[in-house]
Amino acid sequence: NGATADIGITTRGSDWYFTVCAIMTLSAFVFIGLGFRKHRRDRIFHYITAAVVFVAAIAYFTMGSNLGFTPIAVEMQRSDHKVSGLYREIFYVRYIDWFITTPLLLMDLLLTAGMPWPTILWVILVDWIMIVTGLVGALVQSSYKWGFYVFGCAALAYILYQLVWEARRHSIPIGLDVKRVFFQCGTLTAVLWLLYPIAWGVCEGGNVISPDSEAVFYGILDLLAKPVFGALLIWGHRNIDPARLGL
Ligand code: RET
Repeated sequence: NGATADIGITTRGSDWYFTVCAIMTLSAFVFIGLGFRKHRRDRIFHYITAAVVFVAAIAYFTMGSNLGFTPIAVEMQRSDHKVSGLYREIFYVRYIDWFITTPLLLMDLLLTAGMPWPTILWVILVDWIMIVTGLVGALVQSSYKWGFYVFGCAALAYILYQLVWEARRHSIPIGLDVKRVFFQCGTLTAVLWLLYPIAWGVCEGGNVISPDSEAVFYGILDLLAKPVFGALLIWGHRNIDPARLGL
């Protein structure tokens, strides 16, 4: 959008965002459809996971339409000199998406591990700190942005500790099937969530890669963290009675 930002997504960037939007929407209907094969009482993971991809679909619709961003002044390094007076699109709509969906993904995982509600609530509050500091950092132009980034990374480190240590150990005595699905989905999450701050560092943070590359980077991460994660989780739960998890 040349009128408001010097550096925005291209037509192909927009097509890619709409493609991801379509995959998210389709996954949502599949997850809900699979839920209908179970008793109402046993659909908690279908509902949570479908909500995640529905929200993502709307966020991707927004970005494909070239909306949900604000231009932020950036500098760019060109071989021997710095170019200033440029703007980059910062899609704040991502953070609205993450504010809703990352707690739901954590619920998927922590409920699978049978963790108690107070712990789940506490981890979600830390997750909100991570997302909000990331958003504020993305909108700040000065190098203070990296201060917010550090707070966000500390929050992520704590969340990952809860997942790979506390929750994993909690899942073991519940049963082999529970342990297995938690281990698979938890490992996928730990690896993917570590890549988000890297994407942030080269996009919103350092303006190192172009908005089109940003679309591909975050897009692939989101496809793996939402529909692929969700399919693995729902499949893993196919023979697990939620009552065993205290649900
Ligand atoms: C930010 C920047 C601040 C530091 C950290 C971040 C981590 C973000 C994560 C996002 C995960 C999003 C998911 C979306 C679903 O598709 C906010 C980028 C640590 C982990 C899983």
